[in-house]
Amino acid sequence: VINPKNYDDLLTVVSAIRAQVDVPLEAEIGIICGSGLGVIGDQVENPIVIPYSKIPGFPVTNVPGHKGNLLFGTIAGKKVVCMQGRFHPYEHQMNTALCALPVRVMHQFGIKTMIVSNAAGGINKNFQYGDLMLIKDHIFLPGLAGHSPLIGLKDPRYGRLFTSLHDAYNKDLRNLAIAVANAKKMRLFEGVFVMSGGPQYESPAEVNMFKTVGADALGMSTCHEVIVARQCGITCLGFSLITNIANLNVENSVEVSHAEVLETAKEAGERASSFVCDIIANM
Ligand code: 6GU
Repeated sequence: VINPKNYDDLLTVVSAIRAQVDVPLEAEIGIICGSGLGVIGDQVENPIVIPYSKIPGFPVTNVPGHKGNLLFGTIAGKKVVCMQGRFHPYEHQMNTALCALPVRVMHQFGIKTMIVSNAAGGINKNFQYGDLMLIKDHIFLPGLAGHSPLIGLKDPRYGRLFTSLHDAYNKDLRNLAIAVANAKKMRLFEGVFVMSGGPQYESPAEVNMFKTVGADALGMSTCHEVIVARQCGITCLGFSLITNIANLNVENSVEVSHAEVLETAKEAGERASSFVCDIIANM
């Protein structure tokens, strides 16, 4: 068995992936396709597809609407590795280190930049469903409550335990994203993303709490991945695809359904994917 907090096990996982293909695998950009960006995998040229089921230590994904492959190929001439489907802590006993293991794997393949996306509920009153929010900062609720992916790492090869989250969502990449959005005349907001543990959606009182502390969008992924990426020295860019509007009013509350989230993600995901490809082309 693979222990996600054992560095030698990480190297074992990487060797097992390399052993499956006869070409050397490397990438400069890592992409994590959440529900919001599922179709970007289809934009990868000359893909080498490695199913998660063939990667030791990778858990099996069961959430409807999520695929499970690691793709190596190119987008706009740049070498990318793409996680087609991600691991949510709510599926895996809040094991955030396990869920962020693919980030360490992508780092071993050479990535310097990581693009992450997620489907999220909008809190900011300017948001409409289908909007894209550029993540400028985050609130990692499970991480604040003892579920950091960095807890208990002992091997110095991991890097700094006391990882800084200064500029976690890189300013230059955000500026590039904004410039690309402007050129495409696309709506793009910047905001603070909050990750809660899930899998239940938040109650109206909880959404109000998040609003009060400055959050603009709510999801159940991303923060643990970005923290691990920052520990690895990877520059990050993150997006939330607003798939629904979070419930703020207990007296007039609308049910959030996973089906609705998937529906919007599918519709707006095409636009989001073409946007991300343009950003990669301009990197
Ligand atoms: Cl409303 N909350 C959370 N935590 N995740 C979501 C969501 C809401 N909508 C889509 N993903």
